[in-house]
Amino acid sequence: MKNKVIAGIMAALVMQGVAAEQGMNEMWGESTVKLRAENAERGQLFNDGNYAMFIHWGLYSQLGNQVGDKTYYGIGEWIMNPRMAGIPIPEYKKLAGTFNPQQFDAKFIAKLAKDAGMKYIVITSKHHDGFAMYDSKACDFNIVNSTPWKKDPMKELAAACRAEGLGFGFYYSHNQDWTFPGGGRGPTVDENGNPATFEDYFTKKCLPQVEEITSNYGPIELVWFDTPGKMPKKYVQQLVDVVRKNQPNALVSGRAGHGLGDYQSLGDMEVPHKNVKGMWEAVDTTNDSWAYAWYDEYWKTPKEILRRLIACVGRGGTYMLNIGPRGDGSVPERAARALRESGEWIRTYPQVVYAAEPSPWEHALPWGDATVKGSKLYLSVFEWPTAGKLYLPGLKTKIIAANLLKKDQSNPLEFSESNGWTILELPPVAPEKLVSVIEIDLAGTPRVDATFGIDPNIGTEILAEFASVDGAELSHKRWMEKFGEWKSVHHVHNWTPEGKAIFDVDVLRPGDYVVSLTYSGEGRLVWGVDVEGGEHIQNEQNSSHNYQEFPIGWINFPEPGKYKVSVSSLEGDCKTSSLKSIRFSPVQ
Ligand code: H79
Repeated sequence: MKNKVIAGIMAALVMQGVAAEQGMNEMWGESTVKLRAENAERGQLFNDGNYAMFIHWGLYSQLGNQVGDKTYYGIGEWIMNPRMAGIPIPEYKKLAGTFNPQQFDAKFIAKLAKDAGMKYIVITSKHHDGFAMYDSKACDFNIVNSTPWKKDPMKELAAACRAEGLGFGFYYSHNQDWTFPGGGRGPTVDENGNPATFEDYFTKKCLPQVEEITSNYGPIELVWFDTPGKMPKKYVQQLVDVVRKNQPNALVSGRAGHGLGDYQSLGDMEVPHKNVKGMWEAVDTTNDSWAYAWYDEYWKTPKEILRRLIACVGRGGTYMLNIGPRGDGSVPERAARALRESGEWIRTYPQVVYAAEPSPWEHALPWGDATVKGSKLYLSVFEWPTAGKLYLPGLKTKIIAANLLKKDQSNPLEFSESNGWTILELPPVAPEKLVSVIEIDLAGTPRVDATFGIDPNIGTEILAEFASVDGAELSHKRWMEKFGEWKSVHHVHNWTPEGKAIFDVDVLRPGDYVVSLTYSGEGRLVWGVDVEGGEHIQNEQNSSHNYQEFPIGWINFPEPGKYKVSVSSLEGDCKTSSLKSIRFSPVQ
């Protein structure tokens, strides 16, 4: 009974679009896995090759999210699940009869990954639908036995990766198997109507298949297990043992479960805002779905790809970006275009990305981001200042030289110091269309005061995640936009009458700034903004259920220096008022 109530509450949360952290751990494995240092060679893949291609390709790709006349919106590989089209198993299995990927070209895909600047490829050997996309002896629901194509694409892809000098690895859904008796969320009886257990599925299919994928494709770099759910530890341990035995140098994803993986995988589609310690990876999609969805033309632009990649490197991790080939094996042209254009940039400025260390600021800067190599600091400028000056807050290490890079040219920049800020003199026009790079030679490894500087040119937005909170709650909330398309926010909510979110800021240019808040909530809300020892402003604005930015008013910083700015929820539904960020924009 109690479980039912909990299940009901969980369902209600999911329906509201909010999944509790506990449920997320179940889906995505433990979030505390750190690198197992005993095998340094395994870690090497992540250090040097911190950008990878993820591929979701399977029977579901043939549907592309359309069943009959109806289009289903969400992650395509879930199409058979009742939360999407709800296709009965026998119907779904019939798809194999028409799966004939004539356009599949392993060399093309490996070349694309290479051109994109990626260092390895991880592809779905079997997703939750249970269909093996490789030659499996353990289960005949596979691409060689049950399709007219009859070939093993993974043999070709493994070879093509090797020829391009790329790493190769497999995704394997170890817990969920929706078509094999006893598999997670799968049928509970076998073909003869006898009860099937997880043990049946595990011994007959899962373990032998993991044996296959780790034995038959030469050396592989990674096995990417997903959604461990409630899979008991003894099973996960056996799978990890098989990987260790057959592929001692392969990494195992944190989503194996029970802390048995080698590194932490963040939530689906999540790029962190704060540096994350340990060894970790963000997984993301070029559009909104993992598997091909016919309608989904919402591609990340080359610039957005670079923004997310550099954010991952800058936060101390790696980035694996997915493409979903069509059922015929071809790659959507716009995904390829975005990857190639961003790849061209990466190949021009490899030092910004590969084997680069995280930003000493531990967060993005208003105009871009920073990565480090020894005593060199790389500033990736996404928003080129029109005022001819770039403002860098809090750098404490002495600068020897600053250079603006343009391909292999390097042009010295003038710089000066003021109140702990470094001011770089820039030409009016950005040398690069996507992202321009400034290389700063330092007298040692960079040390910074990481306080958020309010940028005199474009102002600064500070996420609630960086506030210290008193009398309110700061938590991480995730929800699905379309089905399986995860979004997340760190927000301050549950405000008490005394509740405050306090932001530390560093002001270089004194004067008036427009303060805006991004929040969601119910009805009209009154917010207060206070500068400690200074001005108080308050204002009423409307709210929306989606996060939206509302101006509150002007506030004054009388002189350069550090300030504490606190935000409070004064009137309205203060429990549900959910603050995402504060922005300070110079009055111009
Ligand atoms: O392979 C891609 C996705 O198919 C896979 N991970 C990426 C890399 C993935 N599997 N599950 N999910 C993503 C998240 C799905 C969660 C949900 Fe539920 C399943 C939401 C609703 C049903 C579990 C049960 C969480 C909430 C309720």
